[in-house]
Amino acid sequence: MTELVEGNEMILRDADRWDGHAESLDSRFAISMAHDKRSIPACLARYSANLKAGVLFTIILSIQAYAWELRANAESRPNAAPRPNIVILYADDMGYGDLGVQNPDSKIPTPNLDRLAREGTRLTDAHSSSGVCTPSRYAMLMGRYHWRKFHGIVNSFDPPVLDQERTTLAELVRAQGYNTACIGKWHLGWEWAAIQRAPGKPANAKEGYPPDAFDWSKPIPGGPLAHGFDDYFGDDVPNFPPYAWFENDRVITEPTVPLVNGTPTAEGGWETRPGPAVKDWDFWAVMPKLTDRAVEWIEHQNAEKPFFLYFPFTSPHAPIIPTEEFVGRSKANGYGDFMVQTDDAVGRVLRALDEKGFTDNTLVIFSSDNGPEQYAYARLNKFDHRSMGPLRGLKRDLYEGGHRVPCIVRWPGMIHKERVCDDLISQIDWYATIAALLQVEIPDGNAEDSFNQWPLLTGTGPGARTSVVHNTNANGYAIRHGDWVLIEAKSGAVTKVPEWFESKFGYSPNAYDGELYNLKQDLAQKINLYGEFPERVQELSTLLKTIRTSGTPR
Ligand SMILES: [Ca+2]
Ligand SMILES: [Ca+2]
Repeated sequence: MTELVEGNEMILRDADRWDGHAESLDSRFAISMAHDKRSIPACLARYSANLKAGVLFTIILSIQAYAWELRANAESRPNAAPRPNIVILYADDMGYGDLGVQNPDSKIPTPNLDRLAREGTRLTDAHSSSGVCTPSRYAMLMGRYHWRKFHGIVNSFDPPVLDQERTTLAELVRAQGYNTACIGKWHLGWEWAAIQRAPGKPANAKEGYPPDAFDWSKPIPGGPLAHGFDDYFGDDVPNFPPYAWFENDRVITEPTVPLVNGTPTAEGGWETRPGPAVKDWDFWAVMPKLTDRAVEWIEHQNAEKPFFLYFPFTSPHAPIIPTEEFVGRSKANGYGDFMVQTDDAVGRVLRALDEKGFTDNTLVIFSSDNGPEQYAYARLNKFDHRSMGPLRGLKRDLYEGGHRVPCIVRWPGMIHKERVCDDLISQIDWYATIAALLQVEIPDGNAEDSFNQWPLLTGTGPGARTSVVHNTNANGYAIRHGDWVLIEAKSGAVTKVPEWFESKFGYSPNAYDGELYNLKQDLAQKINLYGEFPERVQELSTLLKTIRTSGTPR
């Protein structure tokens, strides 16, 4: 990253692109940048000088943290890049239409996410790498398509998928002096073999491993601490064994009993896998406890050292288990209530940042790892709420609903508030974007599919990405380029679609080998143009092959 801001002309030209949101430009940002044709660090240094001169009292509070950081950086680092705190909030299975501000007909209030969107930029064409959990997380933390390595999820007691020889996003920022933590759903595997008493699969697959199959007193290698996080707290995967709290690389309380599901969930199945559990394990405590710990971790940070918090939620993924406080708070069944609870967790994190005075120096990124789970069809039928919003498809699907996800970024004064950005972006891009922001080179052999989207996020330049590959299973790929998406499969659906849905919303069976849509004209993917535009199909197919075999073109 060099010249992020190129002066008044760029500001004005870009203002035209903001769909009438030019008036929402943060004046602090606009005024100072309009008179300063230098990079962000230079602008910040200028702020610092002004501070010393006792000028610009009105902005002192908001830029104090930058000035302190710059001084610290100047002493300890060769460059003086800004070092904002970075918070990634990652919902699990939250649909595009579950974000209130994005769905005028939503039955789920999301006031905290709506606030975040007002205070930042909402990206309407943002994608997870996969339609399921583990691969999307891998791709985001490695800046690399998951399908270059694997497709499915990490199952109970599977080994890690992150590459030991590569640099994760957490390792990248930790090398820049960040405190790092992962609090929440890990789901990227551990070296369970290191604590397993006898090798091999469980004797009875239906019952899973007995509690004494592992030595729970030992540390478990290969988890968050092995991949750049100073701290971990969570229960790894909430619906997989062990059902236990982890602190860093150990379970806090030994799981001594096999899991028994008791009370029904608020909606849908438990979706739990068999295996060891802590006695009287309380599923309902998971999201509240994770949120408590995330808030506490933020409270322990200070302005001297920047921090990176990766907070992958366990909600609104199944089991759908809103706590009492949230029951009945939506008009979209138990899931809606659990989504309200998810939004409340976002609010608690935002308040913690406010209370510590971190808000103005913190980049917050909110998104979801894939589209909504299968229950979304029944929810639509019974409660008239579209978790997938205007999109076709759900979790796992190659259709937009599988991977086009809610996405909000906020950094007051740096990223424009009240902006809606329709440019293409992938979660894979956070890696190169953050590297550019911190002015660090991406280590060789890393993040090969990641684009620096800092100019797009700040409105100082165009989006860096023209294509993105969509994939969940090994036998189905789709390629997006510009307004067009080609699905190289007979159907983009992996999750079963009920007949009533297809007939009610005008979807008909596909007569061709694949599907081609123009998303600008047909976001709902109803009109398959595969037969009508064979050259376009060929072009996109060739591009997909190139990206799969030769890498992402730059
Ligand atoms: Ca998920
Ligand atoms: Ca677990």
